[in-house]
Amino acid sequence: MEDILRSLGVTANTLLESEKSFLDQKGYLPLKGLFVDQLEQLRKRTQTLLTEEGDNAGWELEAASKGAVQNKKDEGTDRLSNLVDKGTAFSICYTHPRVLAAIAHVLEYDFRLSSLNYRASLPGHGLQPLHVDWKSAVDAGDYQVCNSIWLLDDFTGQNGATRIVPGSHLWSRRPQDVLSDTLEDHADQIPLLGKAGTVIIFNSHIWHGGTKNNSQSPRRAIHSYFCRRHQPQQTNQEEFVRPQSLRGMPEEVRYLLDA
Ligand SMILES: O=C(O)CCC(=O)C(=O)O
Repeated sequence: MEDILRSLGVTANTLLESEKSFLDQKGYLPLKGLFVDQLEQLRKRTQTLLTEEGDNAGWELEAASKGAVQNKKDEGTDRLSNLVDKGTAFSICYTHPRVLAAIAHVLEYDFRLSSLNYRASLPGHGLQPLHVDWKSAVDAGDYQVCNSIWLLDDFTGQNGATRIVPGSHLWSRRPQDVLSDTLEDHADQIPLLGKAGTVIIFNSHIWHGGTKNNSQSPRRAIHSYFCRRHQPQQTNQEEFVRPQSLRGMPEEVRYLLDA
C-alpha cells in the first residue's frame, strides 16, 4: 500500500510530525485551503445532482446499509451518496495526498474508500446524537474507520458545524454506553470551525455529531470516509460504481476504491 500511496504523491513528509501527533492526541486534524480551487465546481455539481435525483437522492446509502449500524434517520438534511460514480469532480476527495497521508496514519496503511457522500443540514435541522461510526468500542490504536469532511461552506458557530469531543477516540467507549442523553451538549465538545475549502480529518471513533443549523442557509459538506481493507465498505464500490465511471481510472485509484 505504501507503493500505491507513493505513486499518488504521498511521502513520509506529506504530513508534518506535529500534524500527526495532533491527530493522534486530539483525534482530528484541519487541513486548511485544500480544495479552494475546486470549491465552485463541487458546489455546482452537488446542486445539479440534488435537483436531478430529487426524492431519490441518497438512495444508494440506504440500499447499502439496510440493517447496518449507520442506517439512521437524518431528518432535515439533504443527502447524496455514491459520489465516485457521479463525476470526476469528486476524485480529489479520494486522491488528495494530504488526506490520504492522514488516513494512512490512522489506519496504518491498510484502507480503502468506504463511501463518498454529501450531507447538508438545512436551516433549523441537523442535530445528531453524539456517536462513533463503528458498531462497538475499540482499544485505542485499533482504529477501523476514519473520515474526512470537505467543507463546501464555512463552518461557523451558527450553521451546524460538526461537534467533536477531542481525545474521545482514546477512551474505548461509545457515547451511548456512558451518557444518559447523547443529544445533549457534552462539557468537552468543540465545534469544528473552518473556512470553505478546508478538509477536516477525524478519526471516526471520536465522539462526534452534527449540530443544529441556526442560520438561513444549508451547511454543505462532503464526507470522504475510509475503512480498513478487510472491513465492509459503507457503499460497496464494486457494486455501485458503474464500469463507465471506472474506465480510465489509474490502477492505484481503483485499488483505493477496491473496485
Ligand atoms: O455532517 C456532519 O456534521 C456530521 C455527520 C455525521 O457525523 C454522520 O452523518 O454520521
